[in-house]
Amino acid sequence: MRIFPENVSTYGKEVDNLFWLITVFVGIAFVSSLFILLYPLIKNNSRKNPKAKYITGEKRKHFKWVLIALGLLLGSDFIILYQEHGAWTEIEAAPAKADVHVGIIARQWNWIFVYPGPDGVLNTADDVTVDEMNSSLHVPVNKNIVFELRSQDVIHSFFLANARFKQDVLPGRTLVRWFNITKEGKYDISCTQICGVLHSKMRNFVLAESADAYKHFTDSLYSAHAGKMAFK
Ligand SMILES: [Cu+2]
Repeated sequence: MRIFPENVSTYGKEVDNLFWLITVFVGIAFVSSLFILLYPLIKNNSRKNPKAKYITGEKRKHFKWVLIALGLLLGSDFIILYQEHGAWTEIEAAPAKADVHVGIIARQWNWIFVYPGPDGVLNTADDVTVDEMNSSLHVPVNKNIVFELRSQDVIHSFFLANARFKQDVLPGRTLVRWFNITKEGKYDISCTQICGVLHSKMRNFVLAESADAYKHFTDSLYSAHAGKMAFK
């Protein structure tokens, strides 16, 4: 049984592990608080205890339970913090070796992809911009794809569920993030911040393909673009 979409990114497993860790802690807290609420209610019912007890909670034997609960809560918080620190720094920091640089720009209402052009360097004159509804961002598999996230208008959010990557895209800021997809395929990009009436139409894809197929794609994109530039 698969609960999540298939994980195809190098760091996805860490995110999934964190999800389960937090779910287990929250689950235990949920069940035990229900128990603490309901058990005394049943045990000390009015038939057994016609007169209610008045407990102020100041005595040590009562107050110690507050401290125990606090300790357990803080303890699980620190375990989560400790576990998430590694995943967080890994995903937030760009990897030492970037194989491909691309630009991803959100606008109302589409994802725009900017390829670096024949020189492989982003933000230069030969960059090629693709702004088409439902288009795919082509990337090679098993490569570090480093991307610059920008927004042209409002706050959007870039969500690539199969890579376990989600990041708000903020107007006026450029965020550098990355992923490395380990399996060929076509994966959904969705926008996860309500960004206007056609928010739900911001459906694009990441197409992870072999190095050869990727080269073929960029070659034909760049030569088509060079042709267009020459005609101008
Ligand atoms: Cu959006």
